[in-house]
Amino acid sequence: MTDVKNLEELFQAKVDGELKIEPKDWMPDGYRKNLVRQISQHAHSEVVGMLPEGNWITRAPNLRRKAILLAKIQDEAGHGLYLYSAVETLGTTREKTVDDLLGGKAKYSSIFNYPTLTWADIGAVGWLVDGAAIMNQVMLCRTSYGPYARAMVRICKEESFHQRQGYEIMSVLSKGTPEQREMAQDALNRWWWPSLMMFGPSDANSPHSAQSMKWKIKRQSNDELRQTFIDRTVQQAEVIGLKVPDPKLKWNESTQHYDSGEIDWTEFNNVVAGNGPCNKERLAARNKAHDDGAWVREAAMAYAAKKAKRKAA
Ligand code: BYC
Repeated sequence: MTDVKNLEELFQAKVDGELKIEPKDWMPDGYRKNLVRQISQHAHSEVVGMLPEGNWITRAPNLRRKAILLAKIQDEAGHGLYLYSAVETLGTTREKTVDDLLGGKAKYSSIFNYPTLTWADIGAVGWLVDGAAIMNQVMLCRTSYGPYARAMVRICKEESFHQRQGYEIMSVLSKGTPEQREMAQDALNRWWWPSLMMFGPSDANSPHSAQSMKWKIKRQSNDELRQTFIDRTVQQAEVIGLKVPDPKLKWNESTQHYDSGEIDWTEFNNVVAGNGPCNKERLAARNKAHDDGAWVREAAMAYAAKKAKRKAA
């Protein structure tokens, strides 16, 4: 008992001293479980996040836009792979992690349960969804678990390009015909509130935050990150002449932040519980992709078995 207490103290001292925790280091069970939970949800979000954008590959307005969109979606697949590998370093298997998603047991970001109805939604996803993601992920580059922190460095570089390409789409549309401008405004109207929900419940209702901050898994709270996102994004919207759909939005001179309206937490809870506009469609698409890919996994396993047999002979 005393031994565990000592180990916990040493562990916390290491975290407080900004040393990274590596896979073979001793760590409290709760730290391991919390990381498996967060990193696997993050990995699933990257992979499910390919679906709303994939919907527009065949309908991108020109070859340049199509090439950029394809590259972006491939980046998301890569992010999923780094993160699934990071989860494996904590002693879980990739199969179990993926099965949890396919069986509907694991969570992934609420945002990917909304539909992409027009081309402007691809701009809004890049600008707002990747914008919110990067705001959260920059702090994760300094997270205490080494493999997660290192994966995030590369992911952030790519997310930053994604955010810019989305903003550029919105900027071009907002300078286009009245119909294009209207399409951009409509996309902002529909994606604004779900993007704010990406940061998670308010600090007062976030069960994992306090412990995650103590362990330096998280470095900033859900509400702090959401506020920084609002402050930056409102100004970006102004530059391209779009209006953020929040009548309560107002610059507050004393706090030097924007005040904003209340998020619809009932909607958030419904989407997280599996009842968003596209939850069922997303899980069905992932299950189909997994089933269709069975032959690839079988071929890879057969090749590995054959190689091992040859080596043993
Ligand atoms: N959606 O105590 P809390 C991307 C859950 S994808 C669904 O605050 P935590 C991209 C939460 O999991 C980037 N569930 O939790 C890809 C917890 O549930 P459990 C996605 C949510 O972990 C393709 C419960 O609510 N980014 O970039 O301390 C195309 C209580 O919450 C959500 C990440 O995954 C949500 N929005 O904080 C384009 C970043 N929010 O596990 C772009 C890594 C909360 O108790 N993750 N929940 O059942 C994190 O930083 C943290 O997990 C969160 C939540 C800030 C999201």
